[in-house]
Amino acid sequence: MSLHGAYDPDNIFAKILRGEIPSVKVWEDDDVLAFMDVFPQSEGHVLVVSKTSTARNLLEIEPDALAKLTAAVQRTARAVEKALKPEGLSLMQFNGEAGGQTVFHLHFHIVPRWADRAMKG
Ligand code: DGP
Repeated sequence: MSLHGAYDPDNIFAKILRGEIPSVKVWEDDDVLAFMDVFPQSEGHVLVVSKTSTARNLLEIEPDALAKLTAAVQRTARAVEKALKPEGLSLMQFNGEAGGQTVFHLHFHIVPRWADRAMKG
């Protein structure tokens, strides 16, 4: 599958945004939604998505929507740090099937890390 193509309105995150499947929300405003990853790589693994953009990946999103999304990533990372006191935070963002992406609605992963806990990913 290429980095270019049509957005699938029935991808899992689109369904979460429409409220068709449940999610554990940690932040929401008009532009973004942050919610818990259902297959967490550590305690507190959060995903952040744009509500207004249908970009499948980083290459497709408009700069204004990206600015709002990355601001939300920082805000969420700060909240995760305050709540869980991790020793580190990994940010991940995958593009295209060959790049490790499995859900084709652009998203950022925020994964809290502790030195004494094994990394799952
Ligand atoms: P990626 O490989 O970057 O496309 O990661 C997709 C992530 O989405 C993966 O960490 C698991 C998560 N995920 C898949 N299905 C669901 C779901 O139904 N709900 C939630 N909350 N997360 C999901």
